[in-house]
Amino acid sequence: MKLKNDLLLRTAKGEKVERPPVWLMRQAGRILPQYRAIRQSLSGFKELVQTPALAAEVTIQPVDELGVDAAILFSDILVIPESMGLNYELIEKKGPWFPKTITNANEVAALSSGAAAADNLEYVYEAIKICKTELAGRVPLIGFSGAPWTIFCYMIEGSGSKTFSKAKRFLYTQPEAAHALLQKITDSTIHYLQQKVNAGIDLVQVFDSWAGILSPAQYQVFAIPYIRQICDAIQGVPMTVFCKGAWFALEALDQLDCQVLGLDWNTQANFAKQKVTSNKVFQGNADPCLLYAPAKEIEQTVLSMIEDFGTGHIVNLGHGVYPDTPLDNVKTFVNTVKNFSY
Ligand code: 1CP
Repeated sequence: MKLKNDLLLRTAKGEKVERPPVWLMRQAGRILPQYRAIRQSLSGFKELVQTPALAAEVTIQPVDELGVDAAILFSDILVIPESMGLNYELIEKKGPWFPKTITNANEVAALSSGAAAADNLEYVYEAIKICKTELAGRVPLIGFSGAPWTIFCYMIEGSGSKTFSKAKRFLYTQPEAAHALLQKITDSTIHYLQQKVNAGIDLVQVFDSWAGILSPAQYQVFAIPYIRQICDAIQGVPMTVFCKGAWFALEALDQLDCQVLGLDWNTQANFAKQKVTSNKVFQGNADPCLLYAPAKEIEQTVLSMIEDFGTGHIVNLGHGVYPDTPLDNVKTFVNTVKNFSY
């Protein structure tokens, strides 16, 4: 079906556009009362993720309520470890938790991977098909995965962490097993994203949320080569690579076969433009806490961000929107962009 609003795709492809597109990471979630109502009626987060009709409903909520230029499929990066054999739970108010984690090479060898893993995620592909039907071409649908390093972090650590020191210890003490695990995650992710593309997503975003905890040298060894494999394998839709905290790797990211680079709020537009010399588009990068500020300040900051980046820019935050963000402020953010023209 032809898209009525294809601003995001035209921008990602480097075409000239009338204004930058706008959407927010984590727009489908607790900022919306509609989401909280559905979530309350269920046994938990996983039921929502694994029930395609409900996942589709909460995916579309921010399009209706906020008027953003894209929908992002409601799901989680942790479905990949689960498809490989490590189940996750979501503990209320605490976050993800894995009862079983990876500690050695034998456990890595026992994991499923590739098509065998990706085939376990039929509920995701089904949710995409429902979203595409229900969106009826209103806006593009973004599909996503975690980057191999970020997925590795959860499979070793078993939960979120400030330091991910268990995951980093594994790199130093068992580098061969680390590479074997990163390769299995990569193979699974490639099959998964390919199936998402086949199901109808219009753009892929890869989240390397914990990029910034690796040293630049480690990032070259344990992260970039695996992201590169994903970029090379996924064809047919534009791709965004968002490596949070990886300002030090921008030159390497510039070499990837992707169209868009996501930036967090610690990276200045001018700095990124100096490091990235190919014709990549930037996505980002307002501080999520800006959305606690008065409306005037939100408007001014958004407009100066648009000016700093110039054309070839997708407006977003520099990381996910926080659940306690006032909805009116999110709307001010979105509307400031929609009322702008280059
Ligand atoms: O019901 C709830 O509110 C539970 C919170 C929640 C939500 C709303 C989790 C658990 N996941 C999600 C949805 C989700 N996760 C989306 C939805 C689509 C959208 O953006 O609107 C996306 C893209 C993700 C991706 C994700 N999950 C990432 C990468 C992006 C990022 O924020 O860095 C990561 C790191 C996760 C792991 C995860 N899942 C859930 C939480 C609370 C976390 C983070 C835990 C941690 O801090 O380590």
